[in-house]
Amino acid sequence: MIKIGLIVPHLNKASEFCILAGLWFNVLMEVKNAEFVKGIIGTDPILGDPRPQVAFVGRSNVGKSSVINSLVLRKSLVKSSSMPGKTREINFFVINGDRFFVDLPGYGFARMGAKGAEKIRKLILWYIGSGEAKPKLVVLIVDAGVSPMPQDKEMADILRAEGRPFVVLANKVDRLNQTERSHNLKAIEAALGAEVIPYSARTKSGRENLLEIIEESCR
Ligand SMILES: Nc1nc2c(ncn2[C@@H]2O[C@H](COP(=O)(O)OP(=O)(O)OP(=O)(O)O)[C@@H](O)[C@H]2O)c(=O)[nH]1
Ligand SMILES: [Mg+2]
Repeated sequence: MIKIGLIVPHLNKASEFCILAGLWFNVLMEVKNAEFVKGIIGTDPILGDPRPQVAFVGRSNVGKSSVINSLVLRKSLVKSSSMPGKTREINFFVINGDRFFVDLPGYGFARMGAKGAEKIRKLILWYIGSGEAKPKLVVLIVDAGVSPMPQDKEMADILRAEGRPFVVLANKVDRLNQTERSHNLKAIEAALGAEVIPYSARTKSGRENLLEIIEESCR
C-alpha cells in the first residue's frame, strides 16, 4: 500500500492512520460481483452453505429489492417494482463469491388477502426463527416517511427475541426535508427501540455506512 505521508508530508500520524484506514475500508467494501443463486420457499441445501447471509426484511414496497440493488450498484440485479407483493420467495444472491444477500418477501400487503399474507408471514418467521438459516445480520427496512406499522414492531420484537443481530434502515429519506427527516427518524427509533440508519436507495445516501455494518457482521 502507498505510504500517504510520503506524498503529503505535512500530515501527522493520526491523519495518516485515518486515511490509510479509510483506504483499507474502501477496499473491503467494494462489491465486485453479484449474482442471483435461487429462490426458496422452505428447507433447502443452500442453508447448509457456510458463507454468511445478510437478510433484508420489511413491509411490502418499502424498497428491499432497491436497497440490495443500491448496495451492489446494479439497476436490476433484484427485480424492484411499483407493484407491491412481487417477491414471494426468499431470494439468494451471492456477493463477491463469499456471502449471500437474502431478499425476503414483503409483509403487510393488504391486497394479498389473509391467506397469502399468512403464508408470507410464516415463511419470514421460519427464515428468522427456525435456526436453519442463521443470518449474520438482518436489515429491517422501514419507510422513513411513514410511522412504523404494528408488523414492523412485531418484526423488531421477534428479531430481539430470537437474538438475531439487526439494524433498522429508514429508506426513502430522499422524499423528506431536513425537519421531517430528523423528526421521523426519532419517532422510528422510539417505536422500534433500535438505532435507525437513514437511507435512500434512490440517491444511495447511507450506502457506505450500511456496507461497513454488513462488513463488520460478516467477519
Ligand atoms: N423515492 C424513493 N423511492 C424508492 C426508494 N427505494 C425504493 N423506491 C421505490 O419503491 C418502490 C418499491 O421498491 P421495491 O424495491 O420493489 O420494494 P420491495 O420492498 O422489494 O417490494 P416487494 O418485493 O413487493 O415487497 C419502487 O417503485 C421503487 O422505485 C428510495 O430510496 N427512494
Ligand atoms: Mg422486492
